[in-house]
Amino acid sequence: MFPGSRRCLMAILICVLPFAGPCLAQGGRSDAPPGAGGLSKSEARIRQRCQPPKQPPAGKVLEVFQDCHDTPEMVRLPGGRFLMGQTGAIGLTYELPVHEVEVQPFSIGRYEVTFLQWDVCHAEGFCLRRPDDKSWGRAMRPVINISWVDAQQFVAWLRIRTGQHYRLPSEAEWEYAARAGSATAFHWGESTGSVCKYANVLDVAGRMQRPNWFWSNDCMDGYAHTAPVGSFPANPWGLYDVTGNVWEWVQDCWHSDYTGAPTDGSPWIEGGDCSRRVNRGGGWGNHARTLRSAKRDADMAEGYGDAFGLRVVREDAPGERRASELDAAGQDAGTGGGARVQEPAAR
Ligand SMILES: [Ca+2]
Repeated sequence: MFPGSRRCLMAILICVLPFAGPCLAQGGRSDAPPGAGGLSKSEARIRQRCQPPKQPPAGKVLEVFQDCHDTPEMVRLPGGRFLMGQTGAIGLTYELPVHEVEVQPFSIGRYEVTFLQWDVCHAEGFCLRRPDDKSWGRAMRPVINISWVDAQQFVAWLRIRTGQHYRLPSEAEWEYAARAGSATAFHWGESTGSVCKYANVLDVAGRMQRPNWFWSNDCMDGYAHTAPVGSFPANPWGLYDVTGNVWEWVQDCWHSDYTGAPTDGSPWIEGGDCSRRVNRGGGWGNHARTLRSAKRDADMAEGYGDAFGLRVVREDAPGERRASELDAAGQDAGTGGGARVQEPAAR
């Protein structure tokens, strides 16, 4: 599955153990706690390059912010409860048992991480890999050909750049965000016939280039490979491409089903197979069934491929759990879709 995969055992030994802790595969540098100072000279220079965005992003549904001009736009999600797993008839055994999870407020990337953002991390020496774009384009295309280990370098760079605690989503956080209050197979409902309207999948154009690929969708979405992020409608919480485009790495180790899974939204890093890490959301080369909100997959932590990218999470500082959370108290984010209009924070 990963024709160019390589081993990076030392990085794995460093990275598979902690969830939010140090995880740098470069030069033995340590992770500086956000805002705690003590940065090295090179890290201080990285922090100094954080400039506010010229035009703060505006959220259409929930509050959106951007810590630096070159870091991901983030959507502030309310906490809530939801049913994790496949609740319909087409679920697979590893999506069971369906269980209730309570998630604390957090912020998640409005878009998948782009080549533009990744290449800054690489240029500053933090992200060691400069991934191949396969001549599909860089800039606003989602970064591909990155492993879970590589993804840890990117979130470590974000922590240095911003002074905030960025990390990969837990699997529960990812599904909570992707569902956006829905309990259906997709955030738009159950219709697989609508998939090309809402997501970049293996469509007719993609199938023409890969006639031997088993899965296909009998529709046209306009992209044979990756699409620039935000090319398709957002989910009800204003998150783009949670379905299709690229698979998104999350923090969790692979477990063959949800028996014993955490119910507090934390990553499941006890037991299971931690040499394999979960990825979610499906990609440009998949059939609709593989793009369901509950669909799970996993690959070797050091493996990478042309359908693998990431979306990041930022933990809110306690003082920042403000209007977005308080307003949400009047809504059931686990069942209602949570749509509401709020001005973005001035940043
Ligand atoms: Ca496509």
